[in-house]
Amino acid sequence: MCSDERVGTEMSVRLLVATATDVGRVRPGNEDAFLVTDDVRLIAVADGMGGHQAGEVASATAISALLDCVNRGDAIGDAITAANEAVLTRAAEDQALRGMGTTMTAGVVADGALRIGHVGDSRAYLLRDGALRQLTTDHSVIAELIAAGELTEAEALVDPRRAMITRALGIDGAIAVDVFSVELAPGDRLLLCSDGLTTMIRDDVIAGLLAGEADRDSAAEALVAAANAAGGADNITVVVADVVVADVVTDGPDDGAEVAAAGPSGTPAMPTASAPAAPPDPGPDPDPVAVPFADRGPVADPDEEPPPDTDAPGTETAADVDAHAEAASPSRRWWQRRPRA
Ligand SMILES: [Mn+2]
Repeated sequence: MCSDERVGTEMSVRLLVATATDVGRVRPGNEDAFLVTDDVRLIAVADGMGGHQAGEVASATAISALLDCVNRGDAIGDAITAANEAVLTRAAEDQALRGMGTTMTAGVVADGALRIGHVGDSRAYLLRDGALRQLTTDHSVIAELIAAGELTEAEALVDPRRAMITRALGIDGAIAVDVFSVELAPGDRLLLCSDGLTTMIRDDVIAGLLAGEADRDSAAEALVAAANAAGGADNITVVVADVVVADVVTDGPDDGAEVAAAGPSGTPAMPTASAPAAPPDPGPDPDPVAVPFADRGPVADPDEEPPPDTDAPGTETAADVDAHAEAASPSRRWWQRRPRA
């Protein structure tokens, strides 16, 4: 899908990665999670949703299952499917976790390319030669309406439906995972991020910060700072990955492994990649802005078909955004996640 004139398709490349996560300025806790493995071949971002800190459990459970499955050799799409099952299973075990869900955007480096698996409205971007390209398609009501020509980008910025997503892990046993590959070239810079970044600052601002900060740690911190300066209405998580030829010596101690479930303080827990932490303990701290997802069937039986959601907006649209889907097209349910401030 990338058109340039690199010689061959198996140039050996690797990633050098910086990460940042922050609770933002409004939310009581950070429900995002991210993953960078020791060998820096797998990177991921997950944005959890659910009341009373269930979102933290959802994103951490999904990240842990993703890592286990990729480590045992599963393809990225299969690993995300297994992560979905792990979230459903965890929710079925605990009444307090019913209805939790999470996005997942993950990439595995192999044979000079990034194999991406994606569900939800977290995003992957590629900065190449100063130009930023969104690699993933949002699984959101707004994105589907824009794709169908029923809404303009300008209208979308103020549309009250912008908080609604159409796909997530933890909703249904049948999940459609977008899976595709992007060839990598030395000098490329990748960004994985949660929507707490992209709903706060525009793509041209993201591009400017990514291109303007040669140091990837500085770039990651600058992105989070910009989202907070714009309001910080949601948790913000970024993974900035520079593509280098594989025999380049690592350039510092910061390029080691990180698996983090972001905690309420915004300080990530740091278990090792080979032994990911258990999901965070849902503490007693109430979450005053949490609301139940609408139109959700019981999670205990993922095979049970809930009644059709006939009045959901966007239900007849967006066949084209499913172009990457490996599995059958998902049902067109949606739910309202926590309202944005
Ligand atoms: Mn979010």
